[in-house]
Amino acid sequence: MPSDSTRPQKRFLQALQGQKTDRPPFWYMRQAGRYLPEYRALRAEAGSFLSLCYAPDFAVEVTLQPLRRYQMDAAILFSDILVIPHALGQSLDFVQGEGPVLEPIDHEEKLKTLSLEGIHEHLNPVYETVERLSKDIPSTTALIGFAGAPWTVATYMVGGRGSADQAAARLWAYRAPDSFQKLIDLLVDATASYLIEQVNRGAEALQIFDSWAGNLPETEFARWSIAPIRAVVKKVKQVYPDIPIIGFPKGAGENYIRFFKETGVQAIGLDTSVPVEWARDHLQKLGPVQGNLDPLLLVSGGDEMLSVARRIIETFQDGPFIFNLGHGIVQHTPPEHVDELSTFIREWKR
Ligand code: 1CP
Repeated sequence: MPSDSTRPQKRFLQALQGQKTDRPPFWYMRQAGRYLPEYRALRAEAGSFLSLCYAPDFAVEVTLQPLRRYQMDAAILFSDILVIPHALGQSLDFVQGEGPVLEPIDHEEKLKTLSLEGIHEHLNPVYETVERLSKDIPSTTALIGFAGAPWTVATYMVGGRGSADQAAARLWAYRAPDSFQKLIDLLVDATASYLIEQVNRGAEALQIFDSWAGNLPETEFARWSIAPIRAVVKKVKQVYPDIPIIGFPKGAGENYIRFFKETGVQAIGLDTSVPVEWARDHLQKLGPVQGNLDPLLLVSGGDEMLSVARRIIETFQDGPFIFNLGHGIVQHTPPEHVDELSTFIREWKR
């Protein structure tokens, strides 16, 4: 570990500490993935998405691919939020053209099939990937570990697949909140110990994805999004008080304010729908913000993409800010557009 004076400055970590930076640090959600031909080649070689996630040689390489092209300020571990249910004992498959498919855990009785016991053994390849990345990434690039929020992971566990309204989990939570709470509590424990182990192995910041927070009404938002994330953050901070954690409660609207104040996260990821001036006035005064270019502007590209990016940067430039998209890169994104946007940000002068 180099001493403080020789340790390279990482813009991404400076912004997370609340500092203004010479230009905004940037990375993109889903920066590794199917829009890159070199990803598709490795995915074909590995045979399946899960074998990419569980093979450190592949997972390290896939994480590094976008950095070579675009020199982002942060690398995000290549894995998926659904390795947690898998590690707890639930069956999981990624079906081509369909997304994740799990054997649904849809009532209390089935909770007995899940266990915390073997999770670290199951997740060891992911930890090895983190450890190798922490040595292999460029010295100015930060390494982000991540997990899904308990609520979002639960929506897949209960529904057995992705859905637009997460009805299965919401109905269980309404009909039998005490038993649904047991599933959430299990996920809090698993998620916290998973994130702690990622930091043990070299992750320098963490992001918690609550991608389906936006379908929860106010009271349920407090109980199923805020409270479990607060519990995860507290457990992680008991071991690593200084590790920066970014919360991403996609679709939370005005609930973003409560979420930021009550979960204990250092920084907040903005989805595409959050108005930037509102976020500057209500969220950036609470801490660093990250976001929020529409991923579809990265598909359409050109002047419109750059002018919206400029407006986002100018709005947030007087406070701590990390440039990102408002959600993940989509599959049919032209890599040249990612190049153009990344060059634009790297050359930004305040
Ligand atoms: O076919 C393929 O190659 C798989 C496509 C793919 C990829 C590249 C999936 C399946 N997951 C991932 C990687 C992934 N997932 C990362 C890696 C790092 C990076 O960003 O570069 C991360 C952080 C995730 C997180 C994730 N997985 C989320 C939260 C963020 C979000 O997008 O909202 C969610 C909801 C998932 C579930 C998931 N995994 C994969 C799919 C197709 C889905 C979504 C299914 C649905 O729409 O409900």
